[in-house]
Amino acid sequence: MPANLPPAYFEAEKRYREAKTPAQGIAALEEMLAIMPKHKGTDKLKADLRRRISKLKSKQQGKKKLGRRDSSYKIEREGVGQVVLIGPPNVGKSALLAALTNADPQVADFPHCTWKPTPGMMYFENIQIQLIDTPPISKEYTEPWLLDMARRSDMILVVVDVQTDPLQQLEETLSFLKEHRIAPLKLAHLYEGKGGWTFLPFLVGANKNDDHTMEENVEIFRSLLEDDWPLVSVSAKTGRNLDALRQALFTSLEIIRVYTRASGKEPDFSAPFVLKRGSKLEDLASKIHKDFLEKLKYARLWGRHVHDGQMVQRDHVLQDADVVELHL
Ligand SMILES: Nc1nc2c(ncn2[C@@H]2O[C@H](COP(=O)(O)OP(=O)(O)OP(=O)(O)O)[C@@H](O)[C@H]2O)c(=O)[nH]1
Ligand SMILES: [Mg+2]
Repeated sequence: MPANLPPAYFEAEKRYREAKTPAQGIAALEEMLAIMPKHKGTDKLKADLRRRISKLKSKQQGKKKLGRRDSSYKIEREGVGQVVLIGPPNVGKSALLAALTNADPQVADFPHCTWKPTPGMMYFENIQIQLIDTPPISKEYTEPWLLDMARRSDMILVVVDVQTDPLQQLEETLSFLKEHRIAPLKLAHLYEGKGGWTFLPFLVGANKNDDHTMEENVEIFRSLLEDDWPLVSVSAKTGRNLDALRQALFTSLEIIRVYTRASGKEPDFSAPFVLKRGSKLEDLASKIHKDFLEKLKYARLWGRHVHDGQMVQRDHVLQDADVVELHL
């Protein structure tokens, strides 16, 4: 072993030894290869690293060919919506999950740290939204179950790093998802007539926007975006704009909260009924009880658009924060 290897090499080597998946092993070996001084004395060592990388890669390929799907990673839904965090290595997906929820995933300064999904619950006012941290996607390797998990979810939070070419990271992530027939809901019209696609709301979380010195990066990123992406720039480290991200996640999920009250009583604001945006009074009724749908005559409503307990009919479209008194 040449004596002039820097400490970072040994740190990467330790990660290689402790790697739990081929992807982690490959990432660590590639780091070792990059750190290695480039002179003749290291040729044998470099060749050895390359050999180990290709061995691990063929192991991955073999796994892919079998087409095995690890269904043990199905995560039970909790809360009013399920959001999957997706993005390249090291952008801070796990750090964001830790900052937004009660979960405690491993955060590390090397790529391919996460290798299994971790759920966490995020409070937003009086509801909870489930976030799932996932392993990174990369050209080298992406866990096959990750795509199924994304398809089953309610929306995708694409996480990128504003400090390291966020545009490229976003484009790579989007094209990767597109290769697997997952596309943003707002672009669904472009795919009309094509079966087998999953369309979901996408939100872009530009992380590592630690302080105002990063704003310029964010503005450049925003100006380079071709489509009008919903984008929130945050910092998992300093907590910057995390409230805006919570709000944006709620908005992107396209849900509304409605409260019911009994005649003459205050509604219980801690227990909303959660419905899809665009839902009607009759949708609320059937959610409460199947008999209600049939028996519903009208309702009185207190809200932003309709006030003072005005009477509304079954086909009235409800809004977030409406208070409804059903009359059967
Ligand atoms: N400056 C700064 N660093 C951050 C922020 N969020 C995460 N990091 C750092 O970025 C590195 C990667 O963070 P992780 O949360 O492990 O990233 P990840 O996207 O989960 O990485 P993988 O699991 O490998 O895909 C760690 O060193 C974090 O401390 C942030 O908002 N600002
Ligand atoms: Mg991670």
